[in-house]
Amino acid sequence: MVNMTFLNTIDKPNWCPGCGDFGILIALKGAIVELNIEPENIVLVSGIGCSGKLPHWIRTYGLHGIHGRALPVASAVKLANNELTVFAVGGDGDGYGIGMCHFIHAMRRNIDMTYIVHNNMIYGLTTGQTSPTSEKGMRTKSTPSGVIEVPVNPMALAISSGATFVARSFAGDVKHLQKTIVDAVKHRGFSLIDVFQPCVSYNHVNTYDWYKHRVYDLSTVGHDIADKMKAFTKSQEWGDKIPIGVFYKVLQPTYEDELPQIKDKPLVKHPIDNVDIGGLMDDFV
Ligand SMILES: Cc1ncc(C[n+]2csc(CCOP(=O)(O)OP(=O)(O)O)c2C)c(N)n1
Ligand code: SF4
Ligand SMILES: [Mg+2]
Repeated sequence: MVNMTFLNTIDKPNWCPGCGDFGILIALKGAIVELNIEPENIVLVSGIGCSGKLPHWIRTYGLHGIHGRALPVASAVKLANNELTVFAVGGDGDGYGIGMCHFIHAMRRNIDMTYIVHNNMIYGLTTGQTSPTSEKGMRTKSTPSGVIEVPVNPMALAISSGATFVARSFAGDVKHLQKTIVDAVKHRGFSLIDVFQPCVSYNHVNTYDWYKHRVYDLSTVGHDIADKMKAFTKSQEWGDKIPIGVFYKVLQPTYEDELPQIKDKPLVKHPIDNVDIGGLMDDFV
């Protein structure tokens, strides 16, 4: 039986006190306990950023990769051993900026994994530059006169790119986030959870209070998660009221389902004793 204490590491997170990343870490641990998945069957792949440090502080397998590349690495892990529960985690800069192409292609492939984006609408680790989700007009270290561009809309992008589970949650509501992670992992296919994650040091606009006064759960207003067009309409809501919860969910064949090579067993369980890699070595080495 998996328990919370086992998932704790000896080192304590060095995020700023009050950072929303703590809420995400606690919710993730809670979800793993609730799902009762053995830690040795979980791999967390992260990008670079404050968010990217998350795998250091949870006792599962983890890989802290390079900026914007969490999704291709996580995809490779899943395809090598599709019996594992795979998570990709990273920031808004990591996933929606430098990693944007990977984000779109991972969603249209529908590989069975969960992507948790710590969306603090700022570059936290590099001390407060504008990110692709910073709101128009926001003054940051890199935009002292205010952001000029319109921000990326991750929900709309995910729905239109083929993600089969699209959700948003809030790091200030750990219960909601834990439930969303549980639902995402249970879903067979690519799941995106965009998490509003207050950065208490560098984003003084989108604070805990700012979110608390705006967010409402879609499940409380009878939203039909099977209706793609309604999900898209909900993705456009921003202002005094902002929806969280599951926007869209659909069951479709995963990328793995289409691979005959792993139909009976994962790639890592195939015998390699009689495989001759001489030709490959000659070509590439
Ligand atoms: C290829 C590359 N470009 C730029 C950087 C510098 N860099 C490190 S983290 C980061 C952005 C961090 O913002 P985000 O992804 O939103 O994560 P957060 O720190 O907010 O969690 C940048 C630009 C880098 N490490 N590698
Ligand atoms: S800089 Fe922001 S995102 Fe990074 S640890 Fe501090 S509060 Fe969290
Ligand atoms: Mg960020």
